[in-house]
Amino acid sequence: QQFEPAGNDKSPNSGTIDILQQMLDYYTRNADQWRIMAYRRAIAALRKQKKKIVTKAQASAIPGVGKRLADKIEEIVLTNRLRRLENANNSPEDLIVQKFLGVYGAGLSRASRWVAQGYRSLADLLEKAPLTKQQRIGVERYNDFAQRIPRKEVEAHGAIVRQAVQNVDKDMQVIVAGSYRRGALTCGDVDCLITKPGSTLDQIRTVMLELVVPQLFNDGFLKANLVLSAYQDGSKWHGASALPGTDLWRRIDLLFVPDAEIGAALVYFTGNDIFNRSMRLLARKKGMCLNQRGLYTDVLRDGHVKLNSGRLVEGRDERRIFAVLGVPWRPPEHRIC
Ligand code: DCP
Ligand code: MG
Ligand code: MN
Repeated sequence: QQFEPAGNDKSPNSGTIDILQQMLDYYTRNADQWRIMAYRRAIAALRKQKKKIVTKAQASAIPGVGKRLADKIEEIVLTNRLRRLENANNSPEDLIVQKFLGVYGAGLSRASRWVAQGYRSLADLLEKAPLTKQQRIGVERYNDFAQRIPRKEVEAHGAIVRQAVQNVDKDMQVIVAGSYRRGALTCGDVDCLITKPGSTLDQIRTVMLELVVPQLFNDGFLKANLVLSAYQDGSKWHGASALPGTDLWRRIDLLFVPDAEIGAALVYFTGNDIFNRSMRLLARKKGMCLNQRGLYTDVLRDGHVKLNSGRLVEGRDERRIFAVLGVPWRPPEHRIC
């Protein structure tokens, strides 16, 4: 739902897409990664069709639509409804798991366990459940984090981070990536890449963790730290921030990127995740490996197991990563799959 529908009203398949979208929303609430992928891919493929898709044979002929989804598409067209959707939201436990999945940091196993332990509401969790500091913030700020952030406000958060960073070092750069860079009108969080020409990860991380982050806490802009260093190398800081004079907390990610990796980091953190997946798959098919640090070649694999890490071809230049992979340049707004 983070994508602006690009004129899909005119699609001859908009009725079908509408119901598939509801299924997708359901699976998104339940964090069912495989189905989320399958439905997103099918919806995108269906949107591109110029004619109404009526039978399962027509549906499965479309790249990106699997057999099971083709069956569902036919059912939707024939009956104007989907049984699976009507059965999906029934159990009260289901609904509570869905609610708990909205707690920042809680995955399916955490949310299900809370329900199994007898907790039925956010108030239950606050009063009775043993919560980590981060989980407590996730519950207390549940409604804040559930709200999409208007583009303009994402910009304002980015500008405050940029100002604080450049107060310390004028040569450091802050680039807001994620859905914002793809041009989304509203975003789920604020993704800030922080880099500097000629810099190492160590240098950036030190400036950020010792000077900028404490300063931003001091200013009252940063409110909480939610993940200390998600990556082993400590290149990532997750937390919450609020604009001056407001008490609406937003999710903010600070990503520390050495100069040599900024191109690959831009590709990765601009996404979307499906686009990333297809780029990585393409790299793999060409005997290369793409990750958030760079594009590597001469990678030896035994099945799925990488035998060596290959040789770095490009990390710094976003456009060159596309070029080496043989993919025509796609501006961020067109990286929606
Ligand atoms: N990313 C990815 N795979 C994941 C998670 C993230 O490739 N499993 C990449 C692509 C995303 C980027 O990181 O675009 C930022 O992650 P977010 O979760 O912040 O997602 P977006 O910014 O795209 O969307 P939102 O508006 O929901 O924040
Ligand atoms: Mg984001
Ligand atoms: Mn993010």
